[in-house]
Amino acid sequence: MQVDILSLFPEYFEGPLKLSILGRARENGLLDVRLVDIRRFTTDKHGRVDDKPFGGGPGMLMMPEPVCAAIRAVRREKTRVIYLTPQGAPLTAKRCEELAKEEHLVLLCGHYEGIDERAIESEVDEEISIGDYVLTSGCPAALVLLDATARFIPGVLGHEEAAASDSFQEDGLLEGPQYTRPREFEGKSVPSVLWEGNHAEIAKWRRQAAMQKTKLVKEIV
Ligand code: 4H6
Repeated sequence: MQVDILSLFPEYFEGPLKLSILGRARENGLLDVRLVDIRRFTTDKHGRVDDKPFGGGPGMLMMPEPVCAAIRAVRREKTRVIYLTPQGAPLTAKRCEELAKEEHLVLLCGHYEGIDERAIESEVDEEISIGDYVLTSGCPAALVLLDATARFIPGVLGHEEAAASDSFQEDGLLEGPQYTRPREFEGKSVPSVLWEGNHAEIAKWRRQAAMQKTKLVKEIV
């Protein structure tokens, strides 16, 4: 999958994208990410990409021209353009699984108070939100979407079964507690069923623990 991330701070992504699972996916050619600086596409003689909102109000908006020019410069035949915004449709595991099948994604990051609506009308296919809170820019949201989507690209996780089963929500259940060595830590023991080797009992225990965890979290919400 090819991904173009369009933002005013391409450096923001450099660290996370070279590390760990995403770094390995890029090295293996499973994920091809390009970082595009929207400022490169300004034609303003001072290099400006923002201006005051018509009608007044606080802050600045990104101008439509450099945003449209940047998207058009990377657009190919099969491109899906996603704008990360607090007003978008909620990101879900199901949505990520669908996005992982796309050939080419463009992730558009808003800065300041967002982007002039005409650029969105002309070039954006869908608006997505990673949750009901406001970020200082769309960059962290783009990184979350890319991370959660990359897990569904075959070969990105070493172990193929994990992508679906890790995504809690799958059956509406949250994953329960997990344990590794040592068997005893600061006076706390690993539940004995997990090292006794009865796989049916382990499955039963995990299901029960998941139900308990889910009930607990739902009560907090
Ligand atoms: C587009 C429009 C995504 C992008 C406005 C982005 C939360 C999410 C942004 C803004 C984001 C999310 C700029 C409006 C800051 C508020 C960048 N915040 N904002 N939930 N912020 O996915 O002021």
